[in-house]
Amino acid sequence: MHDRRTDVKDLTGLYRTYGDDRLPPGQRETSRFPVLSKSGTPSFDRESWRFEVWGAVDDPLTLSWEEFVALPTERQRQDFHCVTGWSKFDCEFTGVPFTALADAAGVTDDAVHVMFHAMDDYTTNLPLEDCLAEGVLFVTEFDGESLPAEHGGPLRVVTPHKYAYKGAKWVSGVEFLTEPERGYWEKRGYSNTANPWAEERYA
Ligand SMILES: Nc1nc2c(c(=O)[nH]1)N[C@H]1C(S)=C(S)[C@@H](COP(=O)(O)O)O[C@H]1N2
Ligand SMILES: [Mo]
Repeated sequence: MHDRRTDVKDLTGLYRTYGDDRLPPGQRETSRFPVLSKSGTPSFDRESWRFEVWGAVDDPLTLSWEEFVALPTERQRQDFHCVTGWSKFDCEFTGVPFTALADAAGVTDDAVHVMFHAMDDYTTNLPLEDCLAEGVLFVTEFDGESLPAEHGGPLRVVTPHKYAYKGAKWVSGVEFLTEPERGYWEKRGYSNTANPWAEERYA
């Protein structure tokens, strides 16, 4: 029988690029999965949901839920680091790699930065290069189940090389930018760069 578990790409060694320890400095490990949202959990309607890609791209995209889930997915095991001090190891996320979406939209040469937009009016930004890193996924499943609504279902971003506020829950669109811009927490005193191994928590 085909064992799906063998299809999991293990990215838990990614920390070696950034530091000596898997647990970033000042973090403690938890087996729980706390929920952190700036406001409530937005409701999701499968019929009217649309995902948009716009800005510095050759082909702006508007995808229905059916079209989004038809994109190629990957299953990865990766760690999750919250800026408030907890880390959760060995999360299994299934989702569409950022690079797959970037390829589908045809990112233009002058794109240098990315803004993620979410259904609760949250935004967060990253340099394009940081988005192309392995591990940046548009996640639809957590531990083999549909992503729970409070954790960003139906669709969220994860950024294992950054504090988790760089991963927009309820993500509804991606904007490619030719100049850097700041998102919701980045405008409110959180680090723009958010490297957990350098403890880049506040700006
Ligand atoms: N859309 C949206 N995404 C968001 C947030 C939010 O409030 N809205 N909070 C961020 C913060 S600060 C963190 S730590 C993580 C928390 O994800 P979790 O609730 O699944 O633990 O989501 C991030 N993404
Ligand atoms: Mo956070």
